[in-house]
Amino acid sequence: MTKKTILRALAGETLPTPPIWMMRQAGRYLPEYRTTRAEAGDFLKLCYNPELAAEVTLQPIRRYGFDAAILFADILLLPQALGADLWFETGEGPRLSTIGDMAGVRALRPIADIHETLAPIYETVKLLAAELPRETTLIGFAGAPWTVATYMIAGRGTKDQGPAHALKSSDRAAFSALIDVITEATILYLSAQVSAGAEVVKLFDSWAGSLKGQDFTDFAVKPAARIISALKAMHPGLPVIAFPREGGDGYVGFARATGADCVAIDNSVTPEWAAAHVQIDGCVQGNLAPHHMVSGGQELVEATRHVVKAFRGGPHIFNLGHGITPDANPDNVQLMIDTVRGA
Ligand code: 1CP
Repeated sequence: MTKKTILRALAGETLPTPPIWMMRQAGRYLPEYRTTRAEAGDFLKLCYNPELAAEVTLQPIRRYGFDAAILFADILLLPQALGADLWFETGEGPRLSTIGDMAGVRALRPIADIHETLAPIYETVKLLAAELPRETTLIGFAGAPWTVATYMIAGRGTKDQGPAHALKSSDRAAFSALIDVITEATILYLSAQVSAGAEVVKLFDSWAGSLKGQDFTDFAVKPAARIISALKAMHPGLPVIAFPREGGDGYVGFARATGADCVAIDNSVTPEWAAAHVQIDGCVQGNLAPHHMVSGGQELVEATRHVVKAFRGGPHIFNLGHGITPDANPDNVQLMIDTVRGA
């Protein structure tokens, strides 16, 4: 069998047409997702129901034939497995119990116990590995330690990650201990996803952009390097995608410093810049602005061609610069795919 296109790009091959998938491709912009979510009852019940989670993972594959499927789950399930309370406020987003000192870090459950909570997620991966079309790559994922820590400290999403930065300066020992716990738990979590059938894993560091200077090295680069080297030791040849979102100059050399096989690029940098400074080290993923999935039209076509052209000289996986939003039009997704595939 010819190797799957995503795996070829991750191995450093420059392909005539880039393979494509989309962050948050299973999500609220799809009517079939909204139906299955209603059937599950709520978002968390959907995540922990292997049949329904596999179903929503497969929906965008059936509709669009993406080259990769990403496990349907959430980065906040790991804090929950570590003992944090987690719930979703309708129309607002996630809420968690907060951690503000060393006692809070010590009160977390032992990392080896996470599998008790996360077993249904591994079951979803197994179902998907059996059901996906043979040309489709299955991607597992976790949040990177800094991003997960921002939610565990603040108890919610924050614009500037203020509470996490505050703990980092006021109680460095507690902050570092929390990063270490998340790092080691993430290794166990991703390794179990790979054992269940994930072929690639992706680390989402959605808030990496607020780490500056030495902090970026200590809390974005180092934990990613530790996770990637541990995973590759257990699963030789496992491809890893890292997404230090809004990392700016931090993108430069990120693959070399962490061992990632591919760096996902957000749309705050131009594809030409990313080609010159990041793609020189290997595969990149990205970086069409998600708003085109709302606005569509000729601008979408031109912006899509622009991204394809800029990255044409090296290994590239086409994707958005961040997740598709609930107000996106599913027809625009088809237009993007047709444009990438040259129809
Ligand atoms: O109401 C709903 O149906 C929930 C919306 C939703 C969805 C579809 C959430 C809540 N999570 C998800 C799924 C999800 N989350 C996936 C599944 C696979 C896919 O991409 O199709 C993935 C990979 C994630 C990852 C995730 N969750 C990230 C990292 C990527 C990113 O977008 O930056 C983050 C930061 C989260 C936390 C989270 N989960 C959900 C929301 C609304 C948020 C953001 C909260 C905030 O910061 O305020």
